[in-house]
Amino acid sequence: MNSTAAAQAFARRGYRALPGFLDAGETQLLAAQYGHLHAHAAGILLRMRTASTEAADFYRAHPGELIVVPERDQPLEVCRFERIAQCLPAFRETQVEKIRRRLQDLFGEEFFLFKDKCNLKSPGGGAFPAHQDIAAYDSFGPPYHVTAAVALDASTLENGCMEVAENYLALQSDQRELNATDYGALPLFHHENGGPRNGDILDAVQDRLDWRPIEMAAGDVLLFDSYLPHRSAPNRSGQPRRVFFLTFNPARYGDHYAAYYRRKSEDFGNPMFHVSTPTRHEALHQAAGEPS
Ligand SMILES: O=C(O)CCC(=O)C(=O)O
Repeated sequence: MNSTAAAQAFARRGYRALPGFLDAGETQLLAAQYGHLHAHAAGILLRMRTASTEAADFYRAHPGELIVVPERDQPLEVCRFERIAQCLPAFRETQVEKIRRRLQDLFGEEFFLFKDKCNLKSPGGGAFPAHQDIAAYDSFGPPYHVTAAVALDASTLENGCMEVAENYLALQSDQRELNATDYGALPLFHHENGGPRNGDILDAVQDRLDWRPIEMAAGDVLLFDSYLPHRSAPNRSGQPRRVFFLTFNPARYGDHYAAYYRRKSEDFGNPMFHVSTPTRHEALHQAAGEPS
């Protein structure tokens, strides 16, 4: 491996902000692509509802379709959609390609898209509990990933911007394993396994992490690796907080995009594919201190 000094510096922090990554025209294009994707996603939810089909059955029958997760108790409202680049080639040619080139410059090596999604975080919509993405991606091959969070709306304290842990590399804890990576030993903190909190970093560890909110303007990007602990609060504004998440892995670990989504289509109900997908319903109950 021939890692650049910039790549080593990135991995020592786990994240890097790229303000103004998309210009106004590119942000408008992303909004138009979002409009197309959202209409398609809403259509899929309607088809499932009209045919009284469970999502797992729908995706076994339509293995190449956009993957759509509805709001809990709002079966016609979109919470998240995934497999964007496969369903919208123009998205791959524009947004994915621009980020892929940026990663190539930063890391001095090629990257493949691993997965992609858009979280809508509707008004009142869900908090993402503290987690590390590597816990969810571990069984798919690549040992290290970089995600670009691309803001379509301004991401603020009010609407639940992402928060990242500043001290996770230095935190001494017996509640972690150290994984050997190209960027040294990186910590995987102990987390909940199964149940409603599947994937959440244990509370005792979360409490010792220093959390920093990252506010973004539309068109800004936050790059973060799959070891960075992150979370976000519920959306307490009156507008959605839409962010695209494009996750890549170094190309030398292979191209896993098709295989990842094939497994997801075949086994949609598997909890490994449903780590931390909050809903409006859940957030409101949590905010009220009630069990969700
Ligand atoms: O949308 C957010 O605020 C966080 C998203 C996230 O962490 C995830 O989807 O795993």
